[in-house]
Amino acid sequence: MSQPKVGIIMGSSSDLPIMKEAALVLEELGVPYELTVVSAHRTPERMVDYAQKAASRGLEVIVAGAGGAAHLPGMVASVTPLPVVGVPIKSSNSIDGWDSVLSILQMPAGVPVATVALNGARNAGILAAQMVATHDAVVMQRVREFKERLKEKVLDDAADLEARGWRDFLKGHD
Ligand code: RP5
Repeated sequence: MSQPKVGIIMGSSSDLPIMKEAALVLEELGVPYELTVVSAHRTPERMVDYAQKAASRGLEVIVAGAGGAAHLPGMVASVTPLPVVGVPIKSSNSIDGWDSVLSILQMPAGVPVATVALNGARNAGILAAQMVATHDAVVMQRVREFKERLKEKVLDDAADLEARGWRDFLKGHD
């Protein structure tokens, strides 16, 4: 296994069904990652230790997900010089998800967290890969191909929809 470039962390193992999407897309793009649970509230010392050592261990980006009073991404960002991508999660202790979004989004000046949509772990993984790609030509090429596939899917769908009409098209996609 090669040196992880992206650290995926989450406040609880209950976040894994969402956060695994970041891991899956990093695998798709061939970016090595590590994944673990680091809780801001239940294991604060572990969180500080992880954030303090992340850069010297060779990580280049941290993807941090948390729900409810989601302090993990912001607190990690306060300790590490690495870019942090935050994933707000609608979890068992969320009111409606806005609590997680705003906890991660509304950071004070000087301590940014690149916040993706609620439960947007896949986009967080893509964004992390794009950061790695800025100095890794192989990953950059994979990101280009990934975006090309997105484009092709839309064009194929459009051609299919126009050819078959929307009722027939829906039958094939139910
Ligand atoms: C947050 O509390 C975690 O990130 C999780 O989203 C939420 C609930 O945690 P559990 O009670 O399921 O462990 O800190």
